[in-house]
Amino acid sequence: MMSTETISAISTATGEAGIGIVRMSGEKSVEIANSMFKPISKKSLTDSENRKLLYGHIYDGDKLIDEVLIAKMMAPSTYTREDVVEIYCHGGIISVRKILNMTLDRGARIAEPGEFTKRAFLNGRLDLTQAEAVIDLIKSKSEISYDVSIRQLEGSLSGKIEEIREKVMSMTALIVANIDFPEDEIVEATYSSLNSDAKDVIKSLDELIENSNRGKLLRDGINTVILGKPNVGKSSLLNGLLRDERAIVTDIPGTTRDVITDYVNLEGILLKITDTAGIRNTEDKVEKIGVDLAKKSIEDSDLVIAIFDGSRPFDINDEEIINLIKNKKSIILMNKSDLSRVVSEKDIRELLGDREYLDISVVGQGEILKIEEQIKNMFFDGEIRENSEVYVNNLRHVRALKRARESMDEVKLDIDNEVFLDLLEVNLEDVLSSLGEITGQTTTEDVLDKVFSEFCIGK
Ligand SMILES: Nc1nc2c(ncn2[C@@H]2O[C@H](COP(=O)(O)OP(=O)(O)OP(=O)(O)O)[C@@H](O)[C@H]2O)c(=O)[nH]1
Ligand SMILES: [Mg+2]
Repeated sequence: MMSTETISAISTATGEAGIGIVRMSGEKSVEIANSMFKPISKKSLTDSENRKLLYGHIYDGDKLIDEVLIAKMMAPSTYTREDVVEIYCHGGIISVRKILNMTLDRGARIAEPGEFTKRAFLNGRLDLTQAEAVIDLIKSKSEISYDVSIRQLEGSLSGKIEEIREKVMSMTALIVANIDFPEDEIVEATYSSLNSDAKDVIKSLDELIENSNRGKLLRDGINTVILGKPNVGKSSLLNGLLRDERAIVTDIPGTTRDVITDYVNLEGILLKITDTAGIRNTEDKVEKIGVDLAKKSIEDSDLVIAIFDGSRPFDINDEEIINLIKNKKSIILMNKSDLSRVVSEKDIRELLGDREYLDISVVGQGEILKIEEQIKNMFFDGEIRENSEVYVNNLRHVRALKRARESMDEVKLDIDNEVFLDLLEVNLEDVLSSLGEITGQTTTEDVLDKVFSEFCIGK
């Protein structure tokens, strides 16, 4: 179902900039642009060569709007596979907006978020994983998430999914052949060969599902929460990791009252790090809200850095903190190691049980590096760059993979029970359909709308 409406949008970010780009896609793009563009050369935009950059001016009637370059790209060799025109005008807010409005007045409609890429997908230029990689690429905040997106854009994930689909399709073919020509001497669909194929498919699905947790961390960053009672050095740690005075640090307990979130790039790995209010029982209304927010932020975290202060006796708040992180991946710091320690090893064991901890002074030179090292080891075995594995970093993909895995489990069970071959076929169809959702072969309109609504305008 191809839409023939011509769409238009500003493709560059708003704000002061050297250049701003208005992009159109659709049948009327050239006609619309032609009606507002006066080239310096004799040839009009319509008559000019394909893919040649033209210099000239945009006029609204006889009013000069801007001095521009314009590119006409004719279907099908374009991003959307439709006729595309890009107008490169001066950046800033007014000029690009005027030019956009002129295209709308002349018959284009404003593009929805991601609509250019959606057309590229609908016209077969990209599959859905590649379209999703485009938005991941634009949004990536670390080199590694960028690397993952670039590989996905190249088709690494689609390739992997296609391999699995082919295996499933060959199982189906074998079954169909045996149902249709039961007495022929074609390959016999023995249950044992189906069984080994099913095992292969399950193994490949499991690998992708297992990797998805890493993939998500690579894309969104490791969601890290710093937790501790007041005055233990949480904000000092945040500032240390950011190499910046981001949060207020004072010797007054209860300094931080809000959650403060920022991003740290750990040699390409992204940490989304949150400093919180010190956990304690308090009557102060504002501080209490802060403490509640701190506790809540633990829920969605991938990692908690729990800080204790070894220069003061432990108290009931420290116990609460240990309780809060019971089921969480955590790094435990015994801070202020530069001061004399008042807690004994026995106190520490009573509090921590057999958990490991790091003796540290977060205000000390080089100490932050120890923590960074530990985080890298915990999540990526300290090593990730050379890894060219395929990462599934998208929740939609993970869900579809899990559905495929469930249907495959049923297939396996049916094979073990040697059920009639045509019953197997039904579940295999489900596996194919779930895998097809990932690449977009069997995706519903609703899902497509949702995927593309996450895009920015103009892409
Ligand atoms: N000597 C020493 N002082 C530290 C260390 N870490 C933090 N401090 C000091 O401890 C005090 C509290 O530090 P913060 O970072 O504000 O502590 P916090 O945990 O954020 O405190 P709240 O926001 O009140 O919960 C400040 O005076 C810091 O300079 C350390 O390793 N050694
Ligand atoms: Mg603080």
